[in-house]
Amino acid sequence: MTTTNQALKQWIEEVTALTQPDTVHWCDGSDAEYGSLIKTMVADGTMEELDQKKWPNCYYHRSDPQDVARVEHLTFICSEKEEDAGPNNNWADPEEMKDKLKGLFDGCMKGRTMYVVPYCMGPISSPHSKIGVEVTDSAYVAANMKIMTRMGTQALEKLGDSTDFVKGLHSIGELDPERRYICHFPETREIMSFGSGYGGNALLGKKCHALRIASVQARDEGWMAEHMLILGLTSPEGEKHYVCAAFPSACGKTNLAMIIPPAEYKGWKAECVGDDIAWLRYGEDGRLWAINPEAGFFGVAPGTGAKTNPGALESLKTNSIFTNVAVTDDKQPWWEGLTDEPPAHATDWRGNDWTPASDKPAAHPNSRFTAPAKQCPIASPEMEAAEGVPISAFIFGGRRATTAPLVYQAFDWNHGVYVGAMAASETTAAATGAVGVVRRDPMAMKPFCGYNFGDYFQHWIEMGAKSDKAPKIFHVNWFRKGDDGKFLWPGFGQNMRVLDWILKRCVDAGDAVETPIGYVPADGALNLSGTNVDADTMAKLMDVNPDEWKTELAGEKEYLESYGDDMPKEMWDQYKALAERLQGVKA
Ligand code: SAT
Ligand code: MN
Repeated sequence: MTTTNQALKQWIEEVTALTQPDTVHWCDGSDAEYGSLIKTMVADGTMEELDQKKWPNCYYHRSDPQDVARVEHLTFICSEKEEDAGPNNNWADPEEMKDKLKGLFDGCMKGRTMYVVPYCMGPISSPHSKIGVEVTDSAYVAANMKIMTRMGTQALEKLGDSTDFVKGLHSIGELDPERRYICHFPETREIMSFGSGYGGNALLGKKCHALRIASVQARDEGWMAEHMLILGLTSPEGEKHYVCAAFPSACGKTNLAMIIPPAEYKGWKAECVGDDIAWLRYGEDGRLWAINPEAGFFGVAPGTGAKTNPGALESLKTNSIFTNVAVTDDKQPWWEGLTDEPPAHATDWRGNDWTPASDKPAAHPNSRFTAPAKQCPIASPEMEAAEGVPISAFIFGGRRATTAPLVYQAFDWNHGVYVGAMAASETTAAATGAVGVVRRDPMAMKPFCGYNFGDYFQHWIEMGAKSDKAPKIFHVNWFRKGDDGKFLWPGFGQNMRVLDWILKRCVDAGDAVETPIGYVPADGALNLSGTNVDADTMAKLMDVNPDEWKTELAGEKEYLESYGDDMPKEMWDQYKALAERLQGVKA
């Protein structure tokens, strides 16, 4: 296969001349092609076959032990002007970076096959979907892209003769962490990624295209590209709402996206539209509508079990790829939290013998499953809807042992933008570096916003001003801990109780009281029947502690200052108003 698209043809000729592959394979996205990609990988050891009776069409991949997560310090936004990348990004001059990368890509595919992977982010039928083409020398990447996107002929056909596509050039190189760069050229809508084969570094449709490049395009065109799950909730009375929630990587987005309401919520229905990314624009009705640009889940495996996320478990039973989990002696994937009883023996993610007595986890903490989204038992039929779904609420959150209460509602849109912008979270294994350090992660976009956060907050403010039907904004924290270091809130399905209050607030019901940081549920407004959360625990969960907020406020000020003139005045107004409100709080 090839193409009649001149722009694409010319680009492929250029990258072929540069990288000098032995063979060029245009991916058509068919099941037969997927089968032969897998066959080649099983033959060369890239993939291992799992028990095909218990895990039909499932395969296992062990990555290089030095290539197990996104590398934020090696990720660059190469905008023409440095100030457009902002303090939130590493910046490099586009010309200089391209020169350096050309040196790395020069001849890098000799002896290898180059896969041309056309893909569509968003439903094929949607006018809001975008096309990209990833060129890669990794069959593993091509196979993952088949699960994660609408890939192959259907994407090429949608592209037609248009020049409007994102060009993504990827090579695993030698997987040398010293020769690894993940680079974005927002003005020319290009991505160049060298030296990693893992997740967001290599599956370019996901974070590189659908967030970093798309966020810039969204700003230019008046829409939003956000790191948000999309969840539909229908009450027993048949009232249906969709919410979007932004949490940093590995903070339970996939679990919330597939929430199983607890027994007390009998008759409620949850439906998953997306678990990681939302593209949003206003509809003619003045509401904000979201599509999920992806077609698969790239979920964190550890902690995914029958109790925590049966929906994810059901999704990944067939046609899935497992990366860096452990493998049992009878060729089944295993990870911490999959079963109550660990296997007596397994091969760990590094390929070493493992037993429960081992002092190391069997699966890497950032090990992943790649599963087709349509296999989710609660997949929403609206996943394929061209216009997406209308959003009632935005929920921001992070992982914080202190400070942030279980839930609060922003007073209005601009306050909500401020709340989202000041969101902070303890770091996780999804990126290399220290785990558990609190850092600001505005809208959970810190690693993914392709431009200056100052301009991004401005864009948010402008989006809110466009309609009086914009979503209501909330902040949640499932991860607050007591003095004993244990989580105060049971989490998982019980989060439905918080969602219930949020939905009530969206229709101007649900009792709330005003605090300096926002509206919180009035006494008794959060349905706790059937939980063991007592009044004392609830008080701790909802506490707005003056000392903690004093520290928080100082941190927020420092953060705003670090953006200098780029920080919109509206954000400073919000800061001042918050500081004033907090002054009234007695220790
Ligand atoms: O590696 S990915 O960026 O795709 C996953 C994540 O960090 O959310
Ligand atoms: Mn994510």
